[in-house]
Amino acid sequence: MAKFKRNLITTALPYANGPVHIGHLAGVYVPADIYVRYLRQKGEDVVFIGGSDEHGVPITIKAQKEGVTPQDIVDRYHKIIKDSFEEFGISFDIYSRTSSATHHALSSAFFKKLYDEGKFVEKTSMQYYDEKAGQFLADRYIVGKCPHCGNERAYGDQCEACGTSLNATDLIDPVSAITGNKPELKETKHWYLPLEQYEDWLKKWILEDHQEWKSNVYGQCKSWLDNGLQPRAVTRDLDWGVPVPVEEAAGKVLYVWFDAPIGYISATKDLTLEWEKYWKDPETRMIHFIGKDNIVFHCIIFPAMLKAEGSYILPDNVPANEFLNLEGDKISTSRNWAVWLHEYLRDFEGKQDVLRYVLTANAPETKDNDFTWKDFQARNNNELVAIYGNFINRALVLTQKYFGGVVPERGELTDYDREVLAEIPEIIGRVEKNLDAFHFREALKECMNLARLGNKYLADTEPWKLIRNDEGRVKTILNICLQIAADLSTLTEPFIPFSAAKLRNFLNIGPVAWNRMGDQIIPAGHTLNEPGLLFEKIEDSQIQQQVDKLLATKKANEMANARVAPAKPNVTFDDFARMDIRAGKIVAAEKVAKTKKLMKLTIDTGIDTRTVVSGIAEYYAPEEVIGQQVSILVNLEPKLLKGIESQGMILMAENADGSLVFVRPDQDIKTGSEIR
Ligand code: B3M
Ligand code: ZN
Repeated sequence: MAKFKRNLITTALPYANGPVHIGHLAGVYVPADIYVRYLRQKGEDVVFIGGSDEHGVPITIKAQKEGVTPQDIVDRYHKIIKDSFEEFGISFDIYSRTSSATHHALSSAFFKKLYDEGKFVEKTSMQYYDEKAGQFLADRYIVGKCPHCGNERAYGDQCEACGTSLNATDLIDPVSAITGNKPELKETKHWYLPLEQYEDWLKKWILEDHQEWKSNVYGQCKSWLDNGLQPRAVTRDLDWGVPVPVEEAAGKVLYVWFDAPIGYISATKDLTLEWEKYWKDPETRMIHFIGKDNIVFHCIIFPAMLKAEGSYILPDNVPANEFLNLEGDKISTSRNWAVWLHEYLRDFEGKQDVLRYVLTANAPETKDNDFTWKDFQARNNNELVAIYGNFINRALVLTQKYFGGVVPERGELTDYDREVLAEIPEIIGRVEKNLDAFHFREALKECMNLARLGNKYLADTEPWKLIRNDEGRVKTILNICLQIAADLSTLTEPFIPFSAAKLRNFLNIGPVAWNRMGDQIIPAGHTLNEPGLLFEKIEDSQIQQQVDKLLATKKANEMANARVAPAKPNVTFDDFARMDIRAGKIVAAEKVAKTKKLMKLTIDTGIDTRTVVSGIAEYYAPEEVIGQQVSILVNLEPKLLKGIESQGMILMAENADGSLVFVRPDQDIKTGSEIR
């Protein structure tokens, strides 16, 4: 790291069209925060940049759905996101937003410079235009039939039923989502960044000069570069965004992925007058923390933009993570399948560190991972409480009990003491090595090994058995334990800063610089504060509440998603007229033995009295159906069901959840009346 003088750490700017969830946290914000806190403890010059991405079509669609302005939407979610990050301890130096004046001016000027220098190519193309709305339609604003699976509600960029990505012009019978009108193709002009011109340079810069990047990141870049790059439009026909600052582009805005990464620069500018030092001096080391769906934008497109502009530095590393799933399912904002940060903070007050710990211990660093509430509880109870908390508690309570909370002198060391003390710098070294390589889960595991070491040392030396006859030995043991405790407070600060602070408070010490770990931080004679509990057990009932909440979401989604069966081919009127449907009355009913679903019904059809076997036993009890009027198809061929001849069929309607209800005349009518 020596060749760099300072660090510029950025985190993907979350779209301000919803709150943030555990997937965002595990993928981006928790690892970035760990890294930044680590650098700060090492005394490095670092700025930590975040902000909301407030442009783009999803925001305008949400605004339109709610009948409010896009500004209303971003104001609402920017505040929720910013407040929840702060409460969660994501220690941004600035959390900015792309609707700010600084950002509009800077991204506009960035475009203008490239435009003036002829770095763009202009192209006209045919795009869908909604005459009635008087505007071009973004892909998301066009709905039509998917050419692959026939889903009638596919979007102009993707069919969510079959997952195929589409071009708007692929859709069959497209309509505008704004007016429902059939859109027309109309010519429009846009500015493109000719990425193919940067291909050779990118190949060298990434594939040769940055082979140290994580293999998931490197691999994605390689595949993009191997496939050959195409020009990318950087402007859009939309009215929400940064206006394109040239006359002939009136009514157009910058593509959200053009302006958003410039948001990192604008935020730095809002943070410090020295922003150019961070962005233009090659002695700055820039690192982008992002999720895997953002790799191409941060490794290929943004660097090409920066290169085209010419005065900025490029990222040194882009440690993108894979995705976190929730209880076996992909996290989804639209399906509400998520653990939302602001809700977690409300439901688990003061337990920021438990989530930070679990998301790191289970981080999707090399592959997608799954978050489950059971695992959350187990890691809290079996690791934080039983290992870390237990060690600290024993060390503090014993010191209190034997020495009134005053740190005892260290006497002569045994070989075992020396062995344990020698293990401390080894562990610290492994934590560092892993942090430097962005291996946060390994680093955290090593931190816990220090707590394990402390526990084992106490269990092996058993000071409670020595206190009567060898107080001197007990003093040494506890002195060593307290040193381990102090080191733990420093070592775990990047990961679980709230608990580290609590521990420092128990120990009655201030923050300790990273490179002072391994020293005797707490001198003999120093007075500790009253001991307390570092972590608390999480009870089953709390976990069950969260699981129930997810089950309710699942149920609601199933109901909403229950597909309406596709239309059947036409029949003639004669086909229909051949069916003889009557109003009948149930005169007797009993469950069919040894079946779950079947009920044997005796029906007065007006023509005769007959037996029908019907699959309603899960939804009705025999006694409640007797006397009810139903619709019965009387000329259905008889059929043997469980040894009973069923002579006809009762008409039922199926609910979204699969349950059945009778279809019957809405007033009692004469039994035997025809239904048609
Ligand atoms: N808002 C996309 C996302 O949240 C986007 C990131 C912008 S980073 C410059 O996945
Ligand atoms: Zn489809």
